[in-house]
This record gives sequence, C-alpha cells and structure tokens, in this order.
Amino acid sequence: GLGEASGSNNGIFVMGTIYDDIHDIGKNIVTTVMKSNGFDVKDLGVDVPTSKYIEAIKQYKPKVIGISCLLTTCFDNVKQCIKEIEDAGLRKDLKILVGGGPVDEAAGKYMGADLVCKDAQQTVDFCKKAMGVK
Ligand code: B12
Repeated sequence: GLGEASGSNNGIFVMGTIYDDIHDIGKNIVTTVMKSNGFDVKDLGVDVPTSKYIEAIKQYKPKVIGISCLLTTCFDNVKQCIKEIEDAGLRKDLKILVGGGPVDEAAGKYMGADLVCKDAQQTVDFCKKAMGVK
C-alpha cells in the first residue's frame, strides 16, 4: 500500500481515542493518512486508559502523540490524561495533539493540548515540522 511505498521512517506517532469514548472513524482516517505519509503510527485503539498512553510514550519515545475525543463528556478525561502524562515527567519533549468533531480551540486549551487538529493533513503538516521531515 501507500504506507510501504513511502516507507515509515519519518518518525513515530502514537494515536488513540480517549477512555470512555469508542468513536474511531476520525482516528482511523488520521492513522491511515499519517502512515501513507511515512510515519510509523502506533495505534492504541479506542477507550484508551492513561496508563496505556504512558506505557506507549515510555516504550516508543514519540515526539508527538494524538488523542481523539468525540464526546464533550470526555473532555475531562483528556484533560486528566494529559495532566498525568505531565506528572509522570513525560511532557518535556512531547507535543500532544487533540482532535475530534466537538474539540475546538477553547476545548483544546482547557485540556492542555499543544494543538487542536481539524483534519488529517494538518496532523501531517505539524508532525513533519515537529519531527524535522523535509
Ligand atoms: C459515527 C458516530 C457514532 C458511531 C461511532 C462509530 C465508530 N466506529 O466510530 C456510534 C453509533 C457507535 C456512536 C456512538 C455514540 N455517540 Co456518536 N457520533 C457519530 C457521528 C455521527 C460521526 C462521528 C464521525 O465518525 N465523524 C467522521 C470523522 C471522520 O470525523 P472526526 O471524528 O471529527 O475526525 C476528523 C477530525 O475531527 C480529525 N480528528 C479526529 N480525531 C483526531 C485526533 C487527533 C489527534 C487529530 C490530530 C485529529 C483528529 O481528523 C478526522 C479526519 O478529518 C457524530 C456526529 C458528528 N457529526 O460528529 C456522533 C456524536 C459524536 N456521537 C454522540 C453521542 C452522544 C454518542 C453516544 C453517547 C450515543 C449513545 N447515547 O449511545 C455513543 C457513545 C459511545 C462511546 N462510548 O463512545 C454525540 C456527542 C455529543 C456530545 N455533546 O459530545 C455526537 C456529536 C452526535 C450528536 N450530535 O449528538 N457514534
């Protein structure tokens, strides 16, 4: 597929949908487009607990991770997840992207994210810059 054609040497991107949320269509689109642009995407799936993000950050040492959230009732979960990543001392060299239909700038700020991405291309553009891809 496209993924193989362009290789996956652009860097690691960890992606998942926040706990209590099982929406995955947007996450899967972003994952597919990131892979086709040469990123090594570690897709943690849906309903992802904070502990799983923390494990993945320790294991893969990504420069960027993504958290998808389609439910306003889960905004606090994302906020808590980001706080725990920070408390674990893992935020220093890490950018955290959030996205999903109801996530606007204000929500992203509330959650403590670095950037709200409205679509997959914005994710690609940000990650290319963050990971120094020419
Ligand atoms: C499809 C859908 C479902 C499907 C999900 C199927 C699946 N496999 O994902 C099903 C039927 C299972 C479902 C269930 C529920 N849903 Co629903 N669902 C939707 C719906 C119609 C579309 C979502 C979608 O897939 N959009 C298409 C994708 C491509 O768009 P996207 O997710 O926004 O992703 C794009 C960008 O946002 C961005 N992006 C997304 N995530 C990320 C992450 C990162 C890191 C980055 C960089 C970018 C990024 O890139 C993507 C590509 O462009 C929305 C309504 C809507 N219009 O959004 C409601 C909606 C999200 N659901 C809603 C609700 C309430 C529920 C339920 C609670 C319903 C119920 N009572 O059971 C359950 C919750 C289940 C759960 N625990 O999660 C509400 C949420 C309201 C709110 N205030 O939060 C919505 C808004 C509908 C509504 N208007 O009421 N749902």
